[in-house]
Amino acid sequence: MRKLDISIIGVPLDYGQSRRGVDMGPSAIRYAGAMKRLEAIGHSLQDEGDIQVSVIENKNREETNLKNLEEVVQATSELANRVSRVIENGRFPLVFGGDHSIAIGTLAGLTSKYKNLGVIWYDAHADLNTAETSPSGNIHGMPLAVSMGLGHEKLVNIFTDGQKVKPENIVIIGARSVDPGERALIKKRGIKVYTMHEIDRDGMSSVMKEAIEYLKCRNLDGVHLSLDLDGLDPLYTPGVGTPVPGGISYRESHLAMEMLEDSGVITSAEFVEVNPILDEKNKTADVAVGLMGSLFGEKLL
Ligand code: 6HN
Ligand code: MN
Ligand code: MN
Ligand code: MN
Repeated sequence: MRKLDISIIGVPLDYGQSRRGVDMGPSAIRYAGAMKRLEAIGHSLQDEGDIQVSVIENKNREETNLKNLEEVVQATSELANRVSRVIENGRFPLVFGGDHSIAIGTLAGLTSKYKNLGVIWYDAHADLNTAETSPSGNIHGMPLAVSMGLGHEKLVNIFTDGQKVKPENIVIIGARSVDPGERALIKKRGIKVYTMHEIDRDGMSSVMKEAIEYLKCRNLDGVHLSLDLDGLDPLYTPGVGTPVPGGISYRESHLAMEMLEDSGVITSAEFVEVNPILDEKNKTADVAVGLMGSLFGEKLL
């Protein structure tokens, strides 16, 4: 097992969507014992604290259908800087959200080191909308498109200009709520997606084996895991803003994390969309920390 120097970065951002409370995600995940859990495995942990997120006041607003664009730009830019500093110091970035718009900053920061980055997007959604295709105007539905260089220029040009991740380096796992514009983009760019259909039909073991093989064939210099807790069924993770029934089970998710750990491919990770206000006794943060245990090498025996 790899012994890692892990740096935790909290991003208390809830402006990428419309329900308050996901800004308390980083606190909830820390409270659920993330540091101790990973230290017990043998890793060395450092908590870098939280990114500053501006408080919305009566600001002049640009005419756009992207909700809270300026606040998301500010927070994700700072996150990109922080992530790039962490990897410069040879440490493993572990980011706690916050809504999924934060991935715009994480992925941007990672490109300071990784020039051919792979991404595993574990999510009920594809997060491939742009301002034109979004049904909600919520930026948390857009980060993967932005990272491919599609969307509002202020988002696309965070940290460095343009595309951060190649569409053929992306694997989406757990999708079951995909908007028409996202579906078109998946087909057009040939993005690899394992929906719930493939997970039901072939089993998580086969899906993960294929996903890891696919990424290993792409000559990547790093692989980022972006795990949206709504990828799991809301039975297990009720504390999320956009739950979708019929999701990945608790055991399937642990297996997926264990297989990623065995493969040794993951070089950074983020856990997003934990909303303690919508949760039942911090259940969702507890599941997040359990999954981190498996991802970072905890064994049953
Ligand atoms: N997430 N596709 C929907 C939208 O509004 O664009 C939902 C997005 C959810 C995003 O869960 O990170
Ligand atoms: Mn808030
Ligand atoms: Mn998401
Ligand atoms: Mn989602």
